[in-house]
Amino acid sequence: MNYYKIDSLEKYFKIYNKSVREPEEFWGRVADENFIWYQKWDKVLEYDMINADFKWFKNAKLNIARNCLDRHLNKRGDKTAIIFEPNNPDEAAQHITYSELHERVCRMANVLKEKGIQKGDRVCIYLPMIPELAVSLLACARIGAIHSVVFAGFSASAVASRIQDSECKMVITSDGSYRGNKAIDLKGIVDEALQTCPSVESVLVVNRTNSEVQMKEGRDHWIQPLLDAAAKDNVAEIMDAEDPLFILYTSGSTGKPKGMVHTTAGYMVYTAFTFKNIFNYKGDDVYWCTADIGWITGHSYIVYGPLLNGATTVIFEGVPSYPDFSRFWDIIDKHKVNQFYTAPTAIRALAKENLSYIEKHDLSSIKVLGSVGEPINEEAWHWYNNHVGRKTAPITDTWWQTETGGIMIAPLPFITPTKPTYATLPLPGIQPVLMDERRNEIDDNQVVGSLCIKFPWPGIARTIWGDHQRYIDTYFSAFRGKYFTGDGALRDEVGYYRITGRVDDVVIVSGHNLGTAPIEDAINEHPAVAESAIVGFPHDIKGNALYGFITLKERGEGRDRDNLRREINEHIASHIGPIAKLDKIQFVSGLPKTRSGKIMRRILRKIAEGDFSNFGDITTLLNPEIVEEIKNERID
Ligand code: 6R9
Repeated sequence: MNYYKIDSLEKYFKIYNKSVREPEEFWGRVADENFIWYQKWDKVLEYDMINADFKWFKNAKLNIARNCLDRHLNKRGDKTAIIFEPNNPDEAAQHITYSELHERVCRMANVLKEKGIQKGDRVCIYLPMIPELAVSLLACARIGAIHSVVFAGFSASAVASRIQDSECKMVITSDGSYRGNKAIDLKGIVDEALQTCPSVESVLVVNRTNSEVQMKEGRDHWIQPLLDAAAKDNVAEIMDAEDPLFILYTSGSTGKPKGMVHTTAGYMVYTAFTFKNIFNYKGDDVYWCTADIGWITGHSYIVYGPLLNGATTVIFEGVPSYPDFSRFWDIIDKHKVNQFYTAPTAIRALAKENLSYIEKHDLSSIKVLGSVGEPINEEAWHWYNNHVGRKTAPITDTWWQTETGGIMIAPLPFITPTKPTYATLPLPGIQPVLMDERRNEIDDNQVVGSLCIKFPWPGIARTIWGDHQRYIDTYFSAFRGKYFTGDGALRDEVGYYRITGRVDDVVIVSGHNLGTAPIEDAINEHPAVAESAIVGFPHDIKGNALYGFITLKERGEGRDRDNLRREINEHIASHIGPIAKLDKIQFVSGLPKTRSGKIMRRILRKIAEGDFSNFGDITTLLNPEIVEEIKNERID
């Protein structure tokens, strides 16, 4: 049996059972048959779930960039690896073949080496969504340097703290970046950050916007002349299975970001396997994930997963609203995209707009749709299904995290019957469990519990950079011997999982546990509502009460606010129960969001409580200006 490709529900169950009964045999076979190794492993897995110690494919030797590129040259050298779609639709798209990408990565690898970067050194990459971003990741991987990509929308102080934490020796950036009708001065941000980063010895600068920048003598170099002068061949470094591949920072519940460390072999095997099965990629399909490579979704499912499978992956520099709200649909039509992977926040934003944006484009190339980043509410799911998938393309709602490296729970298109708002079944090798408040495993279905994973999988992060104790404390201490995800989930009668939201978003009102996500779902079904965020605030009698921040669709704008408040509460009462009614409803023009589209409930909670001190660092928000507006119009 071929373990790499699941092609029926029956085979899914067979493989899943095998992966649980004999995980080493299962992952060993997947790794053996689908990658190139300098040397195979002595043992597939060694682990300790108490001290959070994981070794996958022990002592194996490999290079992941070689698996992404060199391996395909004979069979697919002329196939397009990357389609680059620039911010400005009038600028021509670029098609980069596997051979060309290989050459560009080799040249870049040689430049990094020439600038003194060695195996194990950390390189900070702060670039817009241009081909050089993917090339930089792969060049680091090729020479064994550890990449630390920082999303190119983060402020100088956020960049500085990340560079300091992992003591990066180099920064790769560009003069500027384009996003919609804005141009951003990336190099200036780097210059400011580097005032407090003594570890950085050199800065390589891509020319993207032709803007004037300061180049610091001896430290800063334009990259193109160096690439032109570099040799076009490079012998990939021999890496150990457990050598770190990258660090990626994720926000924690406290201020200091956590540098999640992923290693080489396990991450490679897991992202390749999940990409293959979740997106049903075939032949010359064109695959597009709209995430930024600055997030884990971009690492795993724009760069590594697709390239490991020899796929064509789209890199889009711009935003969905530029030049207008038809941009996504225009790109799908233009490049005949077959698999489209985006986030609920984008779906909701586009669903707010007139249908004519979508209707003037031919989306018939779409075969599979994906969703990631937060629970997809019922209304958004149906809109995506009806208007983008034309009721024929299955939606795969993929639940996972920066820490998990790859997708953990998701329906396999054309195989797993979908159910709106359910991420459905675990991937092979993933053993989810639900835990109750007494920290016991819940056997029943139809109950909400804390979602844990009770056995290691190859893509699991190995540590937090420089702070293994924090890794243990955050993920392996709440439920001893298990990985705690921080999410709550419901399991239905057939074993499907529905992620109900962060467990820390539960509010206890008059002794009732209320998840904020289902209340938001109910509110979002109201025809006048675009988006909502619910938080708890202290209440004399109920302990906590609910405060709703709500944005309206255009048709809701002119409505009487008190009538709307009444209707929304009636809607909640009939969908969830009167207990979930909101005490306060504030209509706002936008919700504070992280750059990856997650609502920052932490800030809303503070505003609801009337505590305006210490919002933490809001410069990393997508829309920091909204905080002031919400504060000023707070309902007392
Ligand atoms: C990949 C990514 C992880 C958190 C995760 C959960 C939420 C992601 C989801 C989802 C419901 C989905 N999340 N996908 N919730 N359904 N399909 O987003 O990683 O940025 O680390 O966020 O996002 O709460 O715990 P990351």
